[in-house]
Amino acid sequence: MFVDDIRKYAAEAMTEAQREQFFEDGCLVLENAIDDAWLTRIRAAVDEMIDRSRTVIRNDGIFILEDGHSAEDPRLRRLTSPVSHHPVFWEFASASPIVRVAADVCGPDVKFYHSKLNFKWPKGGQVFDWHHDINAWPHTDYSPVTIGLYLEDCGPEQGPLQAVKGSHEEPLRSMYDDDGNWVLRIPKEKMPENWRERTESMTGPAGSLVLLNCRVIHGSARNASARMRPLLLNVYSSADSFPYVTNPIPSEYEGTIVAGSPARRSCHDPRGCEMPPDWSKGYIGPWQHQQQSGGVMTR
Ligand SMILES: O=C(O)CCC(=O)C(=O)O
Repeated sequence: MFVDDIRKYAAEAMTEAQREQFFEDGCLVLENAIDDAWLTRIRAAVDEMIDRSRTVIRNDGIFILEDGHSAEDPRLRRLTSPVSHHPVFWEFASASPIVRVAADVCGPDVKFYHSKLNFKWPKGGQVFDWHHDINAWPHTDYSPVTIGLYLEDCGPEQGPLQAVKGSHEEPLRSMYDDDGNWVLRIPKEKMPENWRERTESMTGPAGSLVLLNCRVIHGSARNASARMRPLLLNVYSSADSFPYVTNPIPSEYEGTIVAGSPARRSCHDPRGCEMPPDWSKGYIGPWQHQQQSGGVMTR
């Protein structure tokens, strides 16, 4: 669905001004959007999953491990598709206030795409280089939005998400390097004009939601603090937006309509999109591609 059509429906979970800010910047923080009752349940599920990771010794389809991970001192980079591994994650993604937030920016008919839980362990956590999301999972339009939930307070030292405001309106950069390798990162010389001045550090207290349009350039630094940064990310789109490549993070819930009704027609943005590698042959996760390319966050 295009933004002008979405505007015809009143915003309910945020103010109209906040929604316009999101459309203009391609990113938005909604502080304290999720209450303590949800946070308590989700944190308990996260603890269970961390416990489960203790016996894991190498990256698998569920856990992506940080260097130094062990049974005594688990250190995770990602839990892939949390909705598939604990019912609380799907309940949150499909039947919590996050759905109304998605509807405000996608229109009344909302479709779930995928989810991930990214960690930055204290004094660690991998840099996430500057990138666009949509090149990894193109859709027929640019309505897809990633909505992150900070499960703990996230300050500037904890590796918060950072986004370059307004970059979603600029041409998409390639996520391949000059040799044709998928690197999912934008080198400094290809970053937009004045990107440093336009970068927003998306900090917020636990329970804050952070919204990223699928085209906006974003990334995050390592966690220099002594506190953990768990970030639960769910991706939604308008119901009339359709992915046309294999989902890198498939689940039984992909394509579920979480608000409104399924679409009878598809929406197509004429701008097109770069195609990613064929994920049906396997998906190793973003950091591995960025590391293989020797990426260093270009700030
Ligand atoms: O976890 C992070 O800090 C970055 C996440 C991100 O950019 C992504 O998953 O696309």
